[in-house]
Amino acid sequence: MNMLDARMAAETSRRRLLAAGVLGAVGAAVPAIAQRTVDLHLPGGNAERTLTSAFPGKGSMILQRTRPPLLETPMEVFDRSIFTPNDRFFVRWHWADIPTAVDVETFRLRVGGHVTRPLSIGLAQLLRLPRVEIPAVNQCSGNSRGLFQPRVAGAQWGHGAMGNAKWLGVRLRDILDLAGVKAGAVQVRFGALDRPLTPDGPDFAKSLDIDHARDGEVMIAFGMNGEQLPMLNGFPIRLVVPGWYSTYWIKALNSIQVLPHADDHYWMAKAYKIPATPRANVAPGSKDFPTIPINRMIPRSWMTSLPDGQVVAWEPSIPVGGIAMGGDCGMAKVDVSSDGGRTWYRTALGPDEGRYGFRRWDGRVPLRRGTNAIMTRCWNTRGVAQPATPIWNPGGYMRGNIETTHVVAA
Ligand SMILES: Nc1nc2c(c(=O)[nH]1)N[C@H]1C(S)=C(S)[C@@H](COP(=O)(O)O)O[C@H]1N2
Ligand SMILES: [Mo]
Repeated sequence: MNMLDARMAAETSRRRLLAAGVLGAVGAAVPAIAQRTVDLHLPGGNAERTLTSAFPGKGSMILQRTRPPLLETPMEVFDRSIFTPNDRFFVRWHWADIPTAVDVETFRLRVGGHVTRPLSIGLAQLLRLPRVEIPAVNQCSGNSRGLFQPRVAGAQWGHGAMGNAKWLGVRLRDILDLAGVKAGAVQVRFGALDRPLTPDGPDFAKSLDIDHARDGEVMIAFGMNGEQLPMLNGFPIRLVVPGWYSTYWIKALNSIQVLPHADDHYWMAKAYKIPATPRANVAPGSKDFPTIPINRMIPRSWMTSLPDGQVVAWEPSIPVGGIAMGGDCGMAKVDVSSDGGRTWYRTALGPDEGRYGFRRWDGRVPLRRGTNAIMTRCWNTRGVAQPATPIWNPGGYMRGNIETTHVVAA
């Protein structure tokens, strides 16, 4: 029994106790013991948010919504490490009826549908299977949606609906092989413990193509940065889909259904669809255009060493640093500019801790008196670069353009 197993067993009772805390905070809908506020600098205004530490297992988080909880990670957290601590990792649920306690003795993951041997797997059995660990960024499809112009409906996230963790678990392929996928399988559907509040609300579930599900990278994780998953991030197990947006990373996973046809449920057929256009871009206000399910992530980079609007004492040049991600592959290079993109400087990349994770970058830029528009742009290992111009689509998905941070030298 390794440390994680021991802790998982030992913390069962603690888990049940924590449940009361979750209910108290989430159920009562009055958690935010307001401490401080943060300005997300959203162009559409109404950008002030409360910081809250009232959610179980979570430190100071930006409160986007209470019930169900939508908690955003403050940018300075990303400056400290390329791995996002579990207690600062963002939280997003669709339905308010979220699991608040899980009995690790009786919990079962059911595998069925188009298979030869339907399974009911307990956690002890899961923990005995061969393990893999993959560092990977979990990023909401709508991360940075609050920066869309014109504004679109949905959570007005800043850049903090993302996080990078070392995910420990078992390969989905191994589980599917245990169940014996029958010929003619098309997709695999993943369901969870959370439930709609209204009887006609569509239960949250997502599907992956069978070849993707069996690629050996998609995994069922029970470990996150060397600990068990926080309740709000999907305890006891969640799907991890490296390189793909986190809508597919089903939390509190308890059902795997192999389908002999494409999933036509609401969350695949209607929601999380992007325009089938280059960069998922359409003219603002567009409605009728062909769509496809959102899928792979794209390269992104941010300066994290100074917050937007920071006033600093003038010097000829300043050090700047931040994080970048390749999206569905590794990170190749990051450039930084302090004159709004006229002059670019190459940065030094930190250690490569896995191609699906964040990569640290550090550089130095000249500083002018007054406002400096500091920009970062990156290229992934496929040669895809961040473009200068923002996209628009009605879902507010897949932002990936060059971001600007203003620093005022006085
Ligand atoms: N069971 C379940 N899993 C889910 C969701 C959900 O509502 N229910 N939301 C998805 C979406 S859209 C996002 S952005 C991520 C958020 O993961 P996190 O809360 O661990 O950061 O969970 C995904 N998995
Ligand atoms: Mo999301």
